Amino acid sequence: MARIVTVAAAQLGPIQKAEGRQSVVARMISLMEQARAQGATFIVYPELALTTFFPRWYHEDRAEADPWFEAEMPGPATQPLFDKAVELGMAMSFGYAELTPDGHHFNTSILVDKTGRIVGKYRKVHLPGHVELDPGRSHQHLEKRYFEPGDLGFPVWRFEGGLVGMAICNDRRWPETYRVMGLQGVEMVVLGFNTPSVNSQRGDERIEDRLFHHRLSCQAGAYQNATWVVAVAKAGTEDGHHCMGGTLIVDPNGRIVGEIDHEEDGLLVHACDLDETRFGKDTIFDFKRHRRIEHYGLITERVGVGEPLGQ
Ligand code: CDV
Repeated sequence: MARIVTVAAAQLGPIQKAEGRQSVVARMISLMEQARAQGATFIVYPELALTTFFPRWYHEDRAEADPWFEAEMPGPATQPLFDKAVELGMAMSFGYAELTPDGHHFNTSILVDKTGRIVGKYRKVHLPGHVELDPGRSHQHLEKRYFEPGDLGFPVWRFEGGLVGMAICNDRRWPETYRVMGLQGVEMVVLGFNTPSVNSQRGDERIEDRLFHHRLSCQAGAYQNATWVVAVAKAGTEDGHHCMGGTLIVDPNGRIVGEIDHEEDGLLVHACDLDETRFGKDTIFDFKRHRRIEHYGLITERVGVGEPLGQ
């Protein structure tokens, strides 16, 4: 038996600061058409897919960053993307900066079904970076200035015949992200990322190290929860700042089944059998039989490291 979801990981190359949403949406539509021609029925785009990765830019008055945000979804710029998805019968997920009607700011991703209906929303929980301008860094990463931590948890939705959840970029490095979804039976985690190829606080870290940590995190999350993981980059050099590629799909055994080897707009299409998650979920990671929650209390009692519990 097989439950196939043919997914397209739709990597975006760089988006310059001056590039408008219309132009980006045209690129996304072109990728969607190519993905459909390759048999995909679900397309996944990166984090903050509609603009440059603006948290690298400091605005003393944070309200000046509001033009990077979407007050409506779909809005005038994104409606053509929704229309094309409906025309092609394509489900999709993408990230954007969300400004709510009551003035809250989130780094958000949505799940959109084939009829163009937004059926799921996720707001990034693990926000990296800092609040204030930090001249000691090689570049700024001001997500903590511009966004509030997500307030929706890590829900999983019945979607495309399976159980699908979302994460965003830094979330992929945290085992809790996958486990909370694993406890809802997740079969596919889709996530987008913008990962600078240099560590702003550590000059000796190589891009290979950054890619290694990315693969390690996605592969561990997939294996330990017996789920597919689809991780999609926005890559290349945006206004002099380089972000790594590494768009990839991981199977429920933790194996990378495909990875994009360039930093431009491009597709990775894979027929994911959701039933491949069954073996891991029913054996070594059968949570109901094997988890020992009486020993896991610290995970929710402590945020940071505290005193050792032993002698
Ligand atoms: N957009 C991100 O969340 N980027 C982080 C960087 C700052 C390390 C990441 O985890 O890839």
